[in-house]
Amino acid sequence: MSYAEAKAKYAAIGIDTDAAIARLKAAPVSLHCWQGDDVRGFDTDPDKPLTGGIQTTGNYPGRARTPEELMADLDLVMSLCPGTKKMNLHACYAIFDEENGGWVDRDKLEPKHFKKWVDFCKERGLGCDFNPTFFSHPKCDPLTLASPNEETRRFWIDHGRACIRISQYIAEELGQPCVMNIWTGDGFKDIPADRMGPRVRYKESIDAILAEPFDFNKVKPCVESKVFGIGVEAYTVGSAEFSLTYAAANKDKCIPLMDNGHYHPTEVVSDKIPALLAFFPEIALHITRPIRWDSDHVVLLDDETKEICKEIVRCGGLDGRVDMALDYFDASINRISAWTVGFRNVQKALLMALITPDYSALQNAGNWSELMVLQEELKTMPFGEIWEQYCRECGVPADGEWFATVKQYEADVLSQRN
Ligand code: RNT
Ligand code: ZN
Repeated sequence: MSYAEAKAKYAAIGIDTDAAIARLKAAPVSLHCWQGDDVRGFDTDPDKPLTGGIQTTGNYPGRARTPEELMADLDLVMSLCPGTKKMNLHACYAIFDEENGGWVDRDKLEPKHFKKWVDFCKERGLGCDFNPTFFSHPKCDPLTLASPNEETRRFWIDHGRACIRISQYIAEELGQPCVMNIWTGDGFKDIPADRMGPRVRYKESIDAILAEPFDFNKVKPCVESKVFGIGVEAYTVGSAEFSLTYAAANKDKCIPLMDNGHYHPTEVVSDKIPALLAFFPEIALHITRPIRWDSDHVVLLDDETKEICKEIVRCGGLDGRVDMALDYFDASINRISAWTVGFRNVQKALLMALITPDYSALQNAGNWSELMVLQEELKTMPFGEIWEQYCRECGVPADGEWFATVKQYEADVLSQRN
């Protein structure tokens, strides 16, 4: 079937596929730099363990070890993915060199340590999001913003404030808002004696970070909640209730962030999107794939990814109400392939959502029989042709055409890295 034939089929159910393609082309999705090097970064010993309740498993060869390698890998990924990309950096990806005075600790980071990333984005016309890194560092005691130790807490507050300044710099340089996400793995392995103290300290620490001056139109601080992490099974300071309430109480300077790996396994973020958008003008998402826990597997084109994207589109998320970012890290397979599959799948799910008719009138009329029939029949519509056309217009390979490039890069570049 040709694109013209597929387009006619969608036109028959009231869908303009050209308009859907044009809409998707303009919607930024953040590409997380940390899939390329197993969340190690450049500011501490790369062989230290990942802490804070997150873990990468696998040792597939070829992880990026330097900024140059990571940037080269990102360029390849972006050349294989359609759509508007935004970079997403963590503070631990600071680039230190002789010109900027060399290494400093996280509480002393400055915009100059991200100039090379800003140049990278400028050359490619990308926006950029940012994250303070409250994990995998000797100053985690193991708590950070919730620590009872004033010196620890001060260090991490100063890190957060430095990150606000860096985010403002990034937003101003690139002319696009910078979403700055606050996530810590603060929590306990076993039943705490005091659940309140850490939360009060966490709240005060975030208050102190957000007291750093910034323009809320340029810097979008987020608080990301979590249910539990490996090694912190009993109690998480930044729980769902804590984070949502924090964001609700500070709507003038912060937005909530939901990561779909951070809830009990029968909870779905797709359903939470409209719940939050009924109250918040803007929310942020980390799109991932949990298997039994927050395992951060590569995003597939599965039912929940499609449902999340359907809600994003249906709730006006593409009009600035939902900031979309990928967040996963698989070290057991080719990392370029992992990045590319996940990014393309989010694009596919968004495109599917954009060519889904709005059946709310059937729902409102109580016409559940017809609604089920139509929703089921959509599943065999010729989506593949619309996706191919989108890839063609974006100048990127179609399905079946890109993996050979990744294999060649593995042979030529990645295999030389160990
Ligand atoms: C961890 C959170 C957090 C991190 C990144 C690296 O559970 O999802 O967002 O994955 O900041
Ligand atoms: Zn996340």
